[in-house]
Parts: sequence; structure tokens; C-alpha cells
Amino acid sequence: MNGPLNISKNTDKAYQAKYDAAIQALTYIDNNMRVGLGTGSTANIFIDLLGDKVKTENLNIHCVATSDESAKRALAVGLSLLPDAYTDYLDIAIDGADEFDNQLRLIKGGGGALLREKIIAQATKNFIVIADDSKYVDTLGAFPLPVECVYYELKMIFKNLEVIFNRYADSSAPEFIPEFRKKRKNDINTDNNNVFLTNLGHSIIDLDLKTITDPENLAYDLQNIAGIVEHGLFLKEANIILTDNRVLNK
Ligand code: A5P
Repeated sequence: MNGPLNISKNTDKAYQAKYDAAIQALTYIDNNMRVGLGTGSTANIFIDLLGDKVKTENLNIHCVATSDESAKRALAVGLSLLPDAYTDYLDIAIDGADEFDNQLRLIKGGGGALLREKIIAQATKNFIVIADDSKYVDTLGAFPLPVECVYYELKMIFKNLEVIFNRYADSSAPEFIPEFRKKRKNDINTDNNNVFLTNLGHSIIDLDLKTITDPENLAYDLQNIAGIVEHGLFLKEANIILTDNRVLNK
């Protein structure tokens, strides 16, 4: 199974919604902040806008990026990046999401950056999600849940994941597919079998559970499997979601 693609249902309308959310996010940026930069098409819009703002207002802003792609983009628009491993806190982080619900719980990782994204989201005082409202769901799970694994003894990890899958999958979900995400058009890192590899060298399996009615226990069970580095459930991290010109707060 290929991983989920970041293709919007209605490109123009969705682009405008992403742009509006990114513009709104800019209002949370003050001079001298340390800013975490997300990954994906919505985060890209924010990175470009932030680059403009920093230039025109001559701000002293330092950033940390959640992916090599975002780091490259940030540098291209003139943003300054802090060196890896030397930043102990961030004032704010702005990122997209693949799904969110009304409790500000998220699924992330469609772009494969979930581990770095979660580290950044947990390091910041203020984690703001920007998303067009097509990402809103009553119940998480329609978007296949990305689970990042070490690239070692994969069959053993799959066996444990299958148990979890069968425990939590909705009755409408397809059978568990023991396959890692394959490389997509713009992905750079792969192994010899065309398996997608994250910036940190891990593989991803996308769990198509359809409906996740108990995300907290699912997250707990996933964390207990050796070899799973991270999963795409962000249940407590977001404190604000900007979508459709609205502000959702905890
Ligand atoms: C990246 O790994 C994801 O968590 C992104 O935040 C997510 O895929 C959102 O991407 P878009 O903004 O392109 O929809």
C-alpha cells in the first residue's frame, strides 16, 4: 500500500483555506521567538510567509525544522535555522495535520515527518496547527495512521502490529497489510526495495483502521511495541487549531 498522498480534494479552495490559516498563524509570531516549522503543503505556505515577514520587519527569529525538506525551504526564503541538538525549547511551532477532531486530537505523519514533528510539538509552549477544514473529522481514523518503525526484523514487528490492528480496527477496515509505505514521487530516501525511509532512516506502516474510537489506549499499546519509534496520534500536543478562519482552543 502506498502511503497517503497530500493531495487536496479541491485544490483552489483548499489552497486558499491553507493560506488563510497560515496568515492567521503569523499573528502569533513575535520578535525574538524560536519557531518550530512543520512539514507539508500547509506548513510550506507558512514558511514562505514567515520568510517574508522576517525580511520586511527585520525580525530576529530562529527556527527549527521538522524535516530536511522544510529546512531547505526555510533557508531558501532566508530564515535562520538553529543547529540540530542545541535547542532546548521553542516559543511556538506551526504545523499542518492530516486529521483533527473537536478535542484537538490529530493524526499526523502523512508526509513521513511524524517523529521530528512530535519532538518539536512537545518542546514548544505553543503548538499551533494550521489546516483546511477538510481535515476535520468527527472520529479519527479515516486517514491511515502512520506508524514509524526501526528498519530491523520487520516481520516480528508486523506480527505485534497485527495484534494491535485487530484489536482496534473498525469492522469496515480492510485486513491488516504487512507492508511498509513505498516511496512516492517526491520522496528522496528509500531502501533497495523502494521502501520509503524517513529523514531519520526509519520505515513507516500506515494502519488503515477506518475509525479510531479509543485513540488514547491505541497510542499506549503502540508505544509498548519494541521497534516502534513513534506513531501519528498527537493527542495532547495541539493547543490551538486555525482552520476555516476559526480558532479552536483547548
Ligand atoms: C507531515 O508528516 C504531516 O504530519 C503533515 O503535517 C501533514 O501531512 C499535513 O500535510 P498538508 O499540509 O500537505 O496537508
